[in-house]
Amino acid sequence: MNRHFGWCGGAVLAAAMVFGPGAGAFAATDAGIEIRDAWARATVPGQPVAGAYAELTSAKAVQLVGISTPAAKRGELHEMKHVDGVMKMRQLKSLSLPAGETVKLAPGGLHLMLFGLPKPLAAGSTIPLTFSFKLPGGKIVKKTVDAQVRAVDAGGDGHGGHDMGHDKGAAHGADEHAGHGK
Ligand SMILES: [Cu+2]
Repeated sequence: MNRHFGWCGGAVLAAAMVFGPGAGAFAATDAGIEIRDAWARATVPGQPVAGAYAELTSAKAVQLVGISTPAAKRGELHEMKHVDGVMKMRQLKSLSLPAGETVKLAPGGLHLMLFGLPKPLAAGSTIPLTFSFKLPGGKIVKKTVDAQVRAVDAGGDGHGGHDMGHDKGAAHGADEHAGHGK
């Protein structure tokens, strides 16, 4: 048993060592963090906010601590949950990415919210999204990907309610989070 255990530990260590130098080569910009399938929801003129989504995988446990894009004044991390049958949304300061696990930001769950769009996001275009990650040592790395803007039927996945929740706040300036659940 012990011997078996030792072998397993050795294998894990070896794998980590093999991975180590490779990760090091990209550490400055990459830090072993992968962002896939980034996309943002197309908006109509006058709509001040848009949801954005992606799949994130990090080799090490890191935290997503911010999102920004030239296509919006501000980006936030949000979580949506059903509480007593009501869809509630709250802002997250950070989002933990466990080592090696894929975290999906998708309609109806964890997502990114872009506020203060100077112009509508047109379906078929792309916008750069810059993700800020906090590494275990506290260092911040940024990674930018192109997100596809997609037109999605607002009523199709329950996320339409989420968008309406954002929109009915009318003034999305100072207190657009007034409607958010805590
Ligand atoms: Cu939101």
